[in-house]
Amino acid sequence: MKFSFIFTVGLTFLLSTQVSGQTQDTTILVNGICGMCERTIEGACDMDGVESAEWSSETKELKLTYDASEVSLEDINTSINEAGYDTEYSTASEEAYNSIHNCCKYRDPEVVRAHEEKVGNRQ
Ligand SMILES: [Cu+2]
Repeated sequence: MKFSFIFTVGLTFLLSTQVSGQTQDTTILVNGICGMCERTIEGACDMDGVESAEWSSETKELKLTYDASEVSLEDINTSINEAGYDTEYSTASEEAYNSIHNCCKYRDPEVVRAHEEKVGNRQ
């Protein structure tokens, strides 16, 4: 009984890795404001094993497709932090944050509000 349970779990695992390969789809939240943030965040994901990275300034969602045998989510997350952006898992160092463009200072409520007003005017 115990053996057949382990066997079934093992078989299911083998089948599922075979079907999906090592490719993972995941969404993580990354703080940011504008199109420049988008380029920096997506640029930080430009590493071996990452097949696609799409960040939305509206939802703050970063949709990732990556090959887990080549790169880990942790590596991608670290790269985003190093580029100066906070994720739902960890925050960027003060030094990295200071390196981003002034109009991208997403921790500053003044900058966020100014950007929202600019978007409002455009509509
Ligand atoms: Cu920006």
